[in-house]
Amino acid sequence: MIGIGCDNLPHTLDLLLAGILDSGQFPDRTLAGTLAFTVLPSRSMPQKKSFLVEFALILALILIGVVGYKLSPLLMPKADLSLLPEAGCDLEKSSCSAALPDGGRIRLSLSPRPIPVSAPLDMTVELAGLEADKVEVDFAGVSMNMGFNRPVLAAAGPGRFAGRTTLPVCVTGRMEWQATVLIEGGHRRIAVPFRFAAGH
Ligand SMILES: [Cu+2]
Repeated sequence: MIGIGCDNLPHTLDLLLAGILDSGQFPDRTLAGTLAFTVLPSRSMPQKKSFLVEFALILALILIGVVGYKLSPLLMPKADLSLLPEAGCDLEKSSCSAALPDGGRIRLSLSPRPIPVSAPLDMTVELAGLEADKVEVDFAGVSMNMGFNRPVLAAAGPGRFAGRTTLPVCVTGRMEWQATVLIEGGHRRIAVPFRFAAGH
């Protein structure tokens, strides 16, 4: 028998409780069953219940994984090559570029500067050493969801693509943005995530 901290219980009920606990059965609609749950919560927590909770958690994680994977091309499009822009470059002060391993270069320029919100924003992408069939810029909040904003740029001369968009105003004021230049061409997709801050 295990020790139960219920000195105030009548002796018969104490024995009944002990019997139920030792037999491992927990009839939850009887007084003794209720007491067994109340008096010894750690002992009376059935293993079956915790297993069900774990199973539900695992199922939820799988579901999140599947949904996340299905949505990922929309939220952060798949790229064959992901390049990092040059460190220390500030789009609010100048255009910024990223170098391709084979020597090509992708340059992004936003204007006017400082970068406005709730007003027209011009984007120019210049390519050197690579061909593109399609150029897009995906604007996303770094730490918050600011909605879908992925304008397609139009060809504007050799290796030059231009477009215009408007960034929404952020309720928290100045915030961090990621402008991912997406280039399709030559049977591959290249993504270059540029970061900048905008807002008041
Ligand atoms: Cu925001």
